[in-house]
Amino acid sequence: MCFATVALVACKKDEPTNPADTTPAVEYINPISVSDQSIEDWDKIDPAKIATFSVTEHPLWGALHQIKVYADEVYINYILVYDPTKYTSHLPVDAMHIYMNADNSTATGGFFDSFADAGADLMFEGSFYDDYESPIPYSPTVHKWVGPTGGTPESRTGEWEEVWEAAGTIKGESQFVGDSIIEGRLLVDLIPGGFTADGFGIGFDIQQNWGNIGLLPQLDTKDGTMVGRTNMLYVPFNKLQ
Ligand SMILES: [Ca+2]
Repeated sequence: MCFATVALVACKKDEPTNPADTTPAVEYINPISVSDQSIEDWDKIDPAKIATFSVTEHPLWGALHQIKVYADEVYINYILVYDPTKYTSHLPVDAMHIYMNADNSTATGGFFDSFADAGADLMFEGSFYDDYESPIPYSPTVHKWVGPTGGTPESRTGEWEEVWEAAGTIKGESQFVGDSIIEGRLLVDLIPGGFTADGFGIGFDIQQNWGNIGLLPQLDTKDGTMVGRTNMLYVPFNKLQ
């Protein structure tokens, strides 16, 4: 597990396990920086490899306007277009969750919270503000689904078990770019078993007092009522070679 020892220093993938193996290692060049106060580096990535979802009108929860996700074998990179005016100071709980249908299968995982998918396998929970509302890197706890597989849309009680509990393990990093863009990334090594399909599902929420103030993907609303639940955003998994 390279993340436990080298934190967010990128690991080389496909490193030969046998010293006699002359297959050259793939040197990973990280295309995205989350410490440069900019998101211009996303322009270097083929747009077809980036998954995007935007709220078009009348979102029921308005703190998240757009998400972009680019994933390769080392990082799950994301951009959140965020409305800080929807965040209420000094509420007792604030958290951002990232949900993943990591294997893109509804045969594993369960229904959870705001999404229509039956297959949520992982839940990340953390914040990008500290107690005093200064920005901090989003380095969430990681939880895997241990509840019944599938279920029904009405049975949305999550059953999760924390993984990677080792103290001091850094699980992600992020930066604010201006007031309204959060750019961050998580290590693919956090996914138990890694990604096994050509892509995965992802969803984001921001909560205060355990109620959503932001959610994406989200369907538009009519007269303040959510029209219906929607699936997570499908993200292609980009292999390095
Ligand atoms: Ca699944």
